Amino acid sequence: MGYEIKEAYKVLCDQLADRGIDVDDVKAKLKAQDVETPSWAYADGGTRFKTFKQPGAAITYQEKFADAAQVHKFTGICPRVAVHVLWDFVDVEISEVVEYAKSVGVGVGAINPTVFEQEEYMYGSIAHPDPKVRQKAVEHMLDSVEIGRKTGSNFLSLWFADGTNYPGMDDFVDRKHRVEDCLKTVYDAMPETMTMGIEYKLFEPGFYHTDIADWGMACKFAEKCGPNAKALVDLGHHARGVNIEHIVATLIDEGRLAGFHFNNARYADDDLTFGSVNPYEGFLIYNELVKAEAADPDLKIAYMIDQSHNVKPKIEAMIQTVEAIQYTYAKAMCIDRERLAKAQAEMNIVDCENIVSQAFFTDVRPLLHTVREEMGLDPEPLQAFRDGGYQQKIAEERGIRDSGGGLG
Ligand code: PSV
Ligand code: MN
Repeated sequence: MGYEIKEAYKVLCDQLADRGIDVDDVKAKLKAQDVETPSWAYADGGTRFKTFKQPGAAITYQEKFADAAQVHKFTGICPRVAVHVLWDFVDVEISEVVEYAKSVGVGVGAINPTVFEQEEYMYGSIAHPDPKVRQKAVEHMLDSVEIGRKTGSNFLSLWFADGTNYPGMDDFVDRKHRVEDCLKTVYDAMPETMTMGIEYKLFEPGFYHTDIADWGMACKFAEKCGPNAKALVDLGHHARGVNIEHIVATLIDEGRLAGFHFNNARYADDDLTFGSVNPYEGFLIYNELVKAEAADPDLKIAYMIDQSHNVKPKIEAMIQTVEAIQYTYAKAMCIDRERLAKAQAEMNIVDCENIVSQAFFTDVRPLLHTVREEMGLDPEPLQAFRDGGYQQKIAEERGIRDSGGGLG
């Protein structure tokens, strides 16, 4: 560690001690952080206008896992890869995927059934008026539960493109009942150790309504299934201006927060890298998480990334995101909770806000630098990845190719 960083670390430790914060506890939490990266973020992705091809972008599951393993190698906190069943498990033995993942140093994470790409799903999957189509979607989800059993993955991550495009196209309540029935069938087939994460999204591809449009609907559907069904918060799936940290706090209090799909959005479901557009939003969300963790150290929340790196180099973008998540978590742990509680009790609103923002403006980089060194990692993951030459190697070996890619 350079002299300047050592000095900065000491100054930071003093600052945190003044705020009544146990630095060792913060470091232990940062070392235990666990964030899943998605297989599809390593493949070429794009917008509805164009999918730009990048040299070295992954196509096969082997390439995706190998790329994800680089992110884990340099950050130390991304040991699993979320998979999309029809993008990653076509014509393969599940055991082979598990073995391959292990061989490169990662594991299989959340299982995402893919129920939105086939022709039959033009009018929806589990909300579709035709019982045959619903059955197809349910069977695929039941297969996904089996994949979870075989891979040892205990998170079933559900997102549906179901919705309508025009008023009168279908009946809201009939569709709601179809969704309830299908989800319950899948839930009942899950092992007790599995969590069902129900993702909501206010629009797209349905532009008039979506069947699971917001956190309240996801929560209601979850309640109808059982205790292991919960809402999954993708940061890009809200209307602009919505207070996501409030949603997070409410879901935690209700015992219904399954986890996150981290990304950042400015206009819609932009799938930009976390913290790039609105870092303060991420910080305020983490503030709720830090409080909830302190109240219940056994709280189980699945932290996952769901981004589409259509213009940034994919592995670099992922490392940049993971670093942003680490800094955000660390900053949220820098809030002087005692002073905040006192200011809140006194209704000293100016101080309340300042105590929170003081943490946001704290430079936690020396802390992460130290944490990484203590974990046996290079303190600068992005630079270390660049110096490793992996990107040049895959660019040369794989070149520019036609590939599937994901929605993001
Ligand atoms: C849908 O927009 C979504 O957020 C869901 O999580 C999908 O599984 C993923 O993106 C597909 O890229
Ligand atoms: Mn998502």
